[in-house]
Amino acid sequence: MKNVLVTGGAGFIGSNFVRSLLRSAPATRVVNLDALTYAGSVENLKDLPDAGRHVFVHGDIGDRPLVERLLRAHEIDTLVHFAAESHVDRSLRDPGRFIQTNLVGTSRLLEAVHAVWGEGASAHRFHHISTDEVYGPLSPGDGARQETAPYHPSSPYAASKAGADHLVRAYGKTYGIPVTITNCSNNYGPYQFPEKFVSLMIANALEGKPLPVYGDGGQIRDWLFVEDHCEAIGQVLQRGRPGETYNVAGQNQPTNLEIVQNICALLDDRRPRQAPHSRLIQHVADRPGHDRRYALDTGKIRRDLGWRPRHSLHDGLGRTVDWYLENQGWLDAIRRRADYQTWITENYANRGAPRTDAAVIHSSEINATP
Ligand code: NAD
Ligand code: TDX
Repeated sequence: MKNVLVTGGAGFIGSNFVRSLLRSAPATRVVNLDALTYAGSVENLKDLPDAGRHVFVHGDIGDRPLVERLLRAHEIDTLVHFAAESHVDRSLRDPGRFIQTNLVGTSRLLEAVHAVWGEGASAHRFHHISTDEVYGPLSPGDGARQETAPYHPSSPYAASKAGADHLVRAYGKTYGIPVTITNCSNNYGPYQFPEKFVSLMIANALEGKPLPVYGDGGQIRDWLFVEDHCEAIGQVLQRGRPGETYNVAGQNQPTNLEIVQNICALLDDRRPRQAPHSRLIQHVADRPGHDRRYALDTGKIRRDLGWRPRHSLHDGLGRTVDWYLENQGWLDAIRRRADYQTWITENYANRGAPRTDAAVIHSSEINATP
């Protein structure tokens, strides 16, 4: 792993990964290709250790000639692919963009790698970052999903990531490109764009704004601190077997409501004069097609590579809350942007209250009345 091309390295997880790689691999050079969409920013790369080993390239993963040039000019041996449209709610409003970036973009990247590395490229590695959402939702009694579970994506986002996973595996099988995939659960931590659940709840709470919980808030996710995720990727790059897929998760199963209550408690502790922050929690209409629960079995990466998360949910959320408190300038710069405010208005302004069973019974009673 001498020369690594990271795609999407100006986004949330990618920028954390670039920082972690520069710190943990002192001989490695990093080329960071990012289109700087609304979610990416060079501000996320300000505090890189040994920044002389990092080159930023503003460009699109779908630009095959550019990618081929980078692969050749920098003698890239390892590609770590984060670049994507990543927000489920945005995929409900603009699915085409997700197909373009996540599916078509990934296929262009694979074409470039195939052209430059050739077939059976044993000294190389293409690592793809995917998600637990490809496996689809679990019912309350279901066991956690293993890597062999069938794919049942619900949202356009999850479907586009599922398609990308299939393409990556196909290039591994057909052309002998040494590919690996990690499917991870919900990440949280420093530099997360304030549109995702944890970062939005912290940002809104700091401004005394409502904390919009979709539906009853009983949905269950597994929460992974971003630094633990970056370590897992590092282990897969070093010791993961080509052709293999590894699940990565924090191994916790709180409801969304429990997450927001935890965030409120952490903020009460740090800003007692604004307590209780939980007074800001507001239930709003649910996300269409909202998956109720995800859970990943991480036995494979634990057994084969010895990885396990270092942070408990409590420690990770505490560090995250503290990071946002210490980086309010970073947060304010995004929250002031017109495109950000347009998104918040689009997604939340006319959302209304959640449907309740009582409301459904009430309306059917009215219909039944002659
Ligand atoms: P993010 O939205 O914060 O960052 C995505 C980055 O990709 C941005 O910097 C953006 O500018 C860049 N990008 C988008 N389109 C591009 C293109 N065409 N060419 C080059 N760059 C482009 O996303 P994230 O949360 O950091 O997620 C990173 C990856 O991890 C994604 O593939 C996502 O599907 C996956 N993932 C994320 C989570 C999570 O909880 N955030 C969980 C599981 C998997
Ligand atoms: O305002 C909100 N209110 C709310 O209740 C938002 C933004 C979310 N939610 C709920 C929806 C989910 O049940 O919180 C949960 C988490 O939502 P997101 O942060 O949007 O994440 P999710 O939809 O679970 O997807 C995330 O994890 C899997 C990432 O965005 C994906 O990129 C990743 O693949």
